[in-house]
Amino acid sequence: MRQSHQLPLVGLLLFSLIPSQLCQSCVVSEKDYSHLRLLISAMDNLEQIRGIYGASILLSQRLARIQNPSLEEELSQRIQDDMNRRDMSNLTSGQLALIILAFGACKNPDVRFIHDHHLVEKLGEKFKEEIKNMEIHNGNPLTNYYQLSFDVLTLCLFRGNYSISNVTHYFNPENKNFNLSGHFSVDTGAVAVLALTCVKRSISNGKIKAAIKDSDTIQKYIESLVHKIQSEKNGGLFGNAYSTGEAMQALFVASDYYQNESNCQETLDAVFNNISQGVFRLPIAAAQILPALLGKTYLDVNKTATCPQSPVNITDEPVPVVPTLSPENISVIYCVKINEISNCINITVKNGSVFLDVMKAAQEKNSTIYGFTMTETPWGPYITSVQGIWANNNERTYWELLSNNKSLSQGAGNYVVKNGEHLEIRWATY
Ligand code: B12
Ligand SMILES: *[C@@H]1O[C@H](CO)[C@@H](O)[C@H](O)[C@H]1NC(C)=O
Ligand SMILES: *[C@@H]1O[C@H](CO)[C@@H](O)[C@H](O)[C@H]1NC(C)=O
Ligand SMILES: *[C@@H]1O[C@H](CO)[C@@H](O)[C@H](O)[C@H]1NC(C)=O
Ligand SMILES: *[C@@H]1O[C@H](CO)[C@@H](O)[C@H](O)[C@H]1NC(C)=O
Ligand SMILES: *[C@@H]1O[C@H](CO)[C@@H](O)[C@H](O)[C@H]1NC(C)=O
Ligand SMILES: *[C@@H]1O[C@H](CO)[C@@H](O)[C@H](O)[C@H]1NC(C)=O
Ligand SMILES: *[C@@H]1O[C@H](CO)[C@@H](O)[C@H](O)[C@H]1NC(C)=O
Ligand SMILES: *[C@@H]1O[C@H](CO)[C@@H](O)[C@H](O)[C@H]1NC(C)=O
Ligand SMILES: *[C@@H]1O[C@H](CO)[C@@H](O)[C@H](O)[C@H]1NC(C)=O
Ligand SMILES: *[C@@H]1O[C@H](CO)[C@@H](O)[C@H](O)[C@H]1NC(C)=O
Ligand SMILES: *[C@@H]1O[C@H](CO)[C@@H](O)[C@H](O)[C@H]1NC(C)=O
Ligand SMILES: *[C@@H]1O[C@H](CO)[C@@H](O)[C@H](O)[C@H]1NC(C)=O
Repeated sequence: MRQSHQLPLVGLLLFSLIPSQLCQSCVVSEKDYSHLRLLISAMDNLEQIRGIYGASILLSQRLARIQNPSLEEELSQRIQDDMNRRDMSNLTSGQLALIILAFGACKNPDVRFIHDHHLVEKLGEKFKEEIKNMEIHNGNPLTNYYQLSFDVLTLCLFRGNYSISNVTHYFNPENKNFNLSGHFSVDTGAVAVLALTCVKRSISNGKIKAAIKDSDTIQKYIESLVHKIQSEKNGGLFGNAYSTGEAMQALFVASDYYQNESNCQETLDAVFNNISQGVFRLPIAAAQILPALLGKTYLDVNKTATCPQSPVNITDEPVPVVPTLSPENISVIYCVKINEISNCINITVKNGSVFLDVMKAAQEKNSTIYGFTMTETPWGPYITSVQGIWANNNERTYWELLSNNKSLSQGAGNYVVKNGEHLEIRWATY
């Protein structure tokens, strides 16, 4: 199957004229488009993209100007059907924000849906609920600061209601919610930089009323967050591979880091290396990194700007890296750990199995100890409970996945287990 897409030569040329971007050169050049083709094919996998979860994909497609009208239409239809089917009130704030960004990324028929369904007003309400939850639950939001950052970014871009004093109070970079499991969350900090940059710009444009003091505070937050992101530099990556796209966006809009050509090349080399290893195989992973590789950020979302046509063809490269599996069985040790007490079991699975296969096999052996529940998310199955003990955002608890005592950077559905490995799922706080 070969499909053709187009890449934005016009967009790339215009890019250097857009004053909102400090970075003018950190864009993948034509000779390296093969890497982008792999990302684009990964995103073009409708079987893996359900309902509203298509929003991140649609947003990425539109920001990156990939011309694939049939995929766009299908994703948009699925999102709308899903929203109509479920009570809109059970969307999380960040899910709604991403839907608005996707529908309003540029001028297109979906923009009407935002207005007809009062999505921006509803997002304003959901943001207030997040704040209210923090007031009554020890500073813990309903979701997390990654989503609150998307909320503020979207309310700012779409002229919704939010309180500046809430922003200056809650987005202090020392707030505990910027950390997950004891570490600064680069993904979270990066989206917060984008949100705060939008807020700062709308103060200086006089679009929202705020004191000079607020503007100075926000500027200090941005600088501190940029510093924290840069402290998480790890080779050419920031945080890990999955946070690097958003980190690049933050550095584009709020630092001169990528004005240095060698910094840009270092990041691109690391990302290309990871792309060729299949690191961004999930549609959501590809969607989160693609815009930055084309020099785009979520601040480029503009519902009144026309979606540019792009003259450059990009052709899907259907080169799925299918690892050749030996038929051998492998065995691993799998433990459930709750408050320093571990229950372990030796599990044999087919080579090539993922963490989830091990969990299922253990559950079959003893469902009292190894029974678990999960929920589908764009990153695959998210483990919500083990032994009937449920993750809870109000208490900052979750089930953490580890291998040989190291926290994993992939989920249960994607992490491929190795022979002799010591796997663990641990009741933990973040
Ligand atoms: C917040 C967050 C968490 C919170 C979620 C709870 C909460 N308070 O919201 C906590 C800290 C508990 C968490 C846990 C994990 N996370 Co997390 N998380 C995030 C973060 C920063 C934002 C997610 C979000 O709200 N998205 C926006 C909303 C609108 O989308 P959503 O799909 O509705 O979000 C839900 C799911 O994404 C789910 N979720 C969160 N993390 C993960 C991870 C996996 C693998 C799955 C399947 C689902 C899932 O919780 C979200 C809130 O309900 C993302 C960053 C990113 N770049 O996406 C990382 C991220 C998704 N997480 C990641 C990982 C690896 C994990 C863990 C597997 C870590 C571990 N070793 O245990 C665990 C999940 C284990 C499990 N039980 O299945 C990776 C996934 C990479 C990958 N290729 O799979 C990301 C991309 C971070 C990174 N840069 O590495 N996470
Ligand atoms: C929201 O509602 C839909 C349909 O009723 C349901 O399938 C889905 O699981 C609900 N989601 C959440 C997060 O409660
Ligand atoms: C903002 O708040 C005002 C006053 O409460 C309300 O009339 C207006 O509809 C709100 N606008 C949005 C976009 O939510
Ligand atoms: C958050 O905003 C609400 C609504 O404007 C306001 O009542 C509340 O005092 C604010 N909280 C903080 C801590 O700024
Ligand atoms: C967040 O984590 C950093 C280390 O990454 C630590 O120095 C800092 O104290 C933590 N902040 C909070 C509020 O826990
Ligand atoms: C760019 O960065 C590299 C490595 O970080 C450094 O060696 C070089 O001096 C920088 N160049 C400029 C012009 O700042
Ligand atoms: C991703 O790239 C970094 C930097 O080049 C490298 O250290 C890492 O091993 C790569 N990860 C994978 C899974 O290929
Ligand atoms: C959005 O696009 C319109 C039409 O091109 C333009 O007039 C407007 O200035 C843009 N807004 C922003 C914030 O860039
Ligand atoms: C793009 O590809 C399509 C089909 O592969 C072809 O018909 C079209 O002429 C190409 N356009 C350009 C500008 O190369
Ligand atoms: C499992 O398969 C991988 C390749 O996918 C191979 O490298 C490894 O040696 C195999 N392990 C066993 C125990 O067969
Ligand atoms: C692998 O394990 C399964 C089930 O335990 C067993 O039926 C099969 O014969 C084993 N295969 C090999 C090659 O050992
Ligand atoms: C687990 O079981 C397998 C097969 O029965 C065995 O080869 C392996 O040594 C066992 N591992 C441990 C750590 O007991
Ligand atoms: C599961 O494990 C528990 C604790 O070791 C034990 O009491 C129970 O009998 C086991 N159940 C089954 C079905 O093996």
